[in-house]
Amino acid sequence: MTKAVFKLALIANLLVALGFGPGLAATLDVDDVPAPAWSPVPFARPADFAAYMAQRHAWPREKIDALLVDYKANAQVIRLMEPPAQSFKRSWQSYRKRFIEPKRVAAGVNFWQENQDALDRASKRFGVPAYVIVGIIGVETIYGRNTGSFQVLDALATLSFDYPRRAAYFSKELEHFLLWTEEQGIDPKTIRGSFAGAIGLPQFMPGSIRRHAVDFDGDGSIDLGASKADAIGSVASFLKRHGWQSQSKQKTRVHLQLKPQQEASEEARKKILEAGWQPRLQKRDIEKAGLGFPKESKDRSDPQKKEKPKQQTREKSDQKDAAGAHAWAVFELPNADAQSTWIATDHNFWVITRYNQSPFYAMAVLELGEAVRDERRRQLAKPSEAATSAEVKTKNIATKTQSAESKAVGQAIPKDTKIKSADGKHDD
Ligand SMILES: [Ca+2]
Repeated sequence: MTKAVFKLALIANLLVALGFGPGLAATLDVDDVPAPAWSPVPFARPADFAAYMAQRHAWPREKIDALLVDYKANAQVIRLMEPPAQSFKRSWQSYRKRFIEPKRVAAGVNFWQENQDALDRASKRFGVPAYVIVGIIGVETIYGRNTGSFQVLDALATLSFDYPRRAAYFSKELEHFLLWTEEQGIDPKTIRGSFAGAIGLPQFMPGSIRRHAVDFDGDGSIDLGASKADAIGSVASFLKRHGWQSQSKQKTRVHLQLKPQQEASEEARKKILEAGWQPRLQKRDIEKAGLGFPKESKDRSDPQKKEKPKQQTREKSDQKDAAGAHAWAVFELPNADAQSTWIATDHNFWVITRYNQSPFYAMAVLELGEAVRDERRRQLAKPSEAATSAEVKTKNIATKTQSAESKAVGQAIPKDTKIKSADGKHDD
């Protein structure tokens, strides 16, 4: 990273930290389950929360007391919530390598194969492409292999009563969690999830389960832990409810070329980053800031090209014609000491960041989903070779998953877990 760019990154990070930059959580909530009329958060003690549940939801005191009588802050949960050390240098390339790797891609191909019907139905009903759904579930839990082993009640109680920085958010999630388990007739103590209380294959927070999850296999209940169809439908439902545009012809993201000869553009790039995560910028303004768009014919990330070869010419010209009309957001993705990756993104990219407020996350979702889609196509094109390759990969996964699972607690989980209303801490 050049000195100038590094400075820019610092400024951008500072703005985010101060709440002025992208990712301002308050503007983002799509909350159609009414918030409590009064909510004296954060709650100092479990007893205050019990009083609140009694008043707000007419929960008998003894019911909540019985759930929280043994409550003790879980130190591991608090430790995992802490931000990385100051010296930690974020790197998109390192982050990417964790998610776009052969084992996860092979698991994604199998998942797609086994759940093709649900993926097709979800794409049709909600307008969200299958590869995006596959990307999210793969990044979240490696298709259900790593859904978290923390007791959700314990994790949410700890973050409500003993983690003041996020207590307001997590006590609402604790409330949602208890209401949801009651609605479903589930014993709250039996539910396991991430250290932040995220549940199931898609790692939904309890509030998101109540707002956005769907019964997609038609068995009458929503089970994000056991039903892959419910997980698939719920991810698509979440994205649709946050404004996914199925008709968009704009690319979800394109890589930009930083033109180093245009040092005078530094101020312009700073302004561009300050424009935020929602697409508001015109191509010409981005180019004026020394950031070049790829030539259409050389762009590797165009999903339409391989998908619909017959429409290629028409869509290509549509994109070219519309390039000036489309609005973009721009992100600088740091690569530790190496040069940053610059991308321009569309509305649907922003929608993915509603799932987890991190451009790194949204990029990993897209790139994993695309890698799975392309690998699946390759295998379908060469069935005999694919069968052999799939057998070998499945065998490898089976062996390695066991050892991975034994190490999973407190190690793999935190990296894969997101919080729907993160305040920037999870932006890596
Ligand atoms: Ca179901």
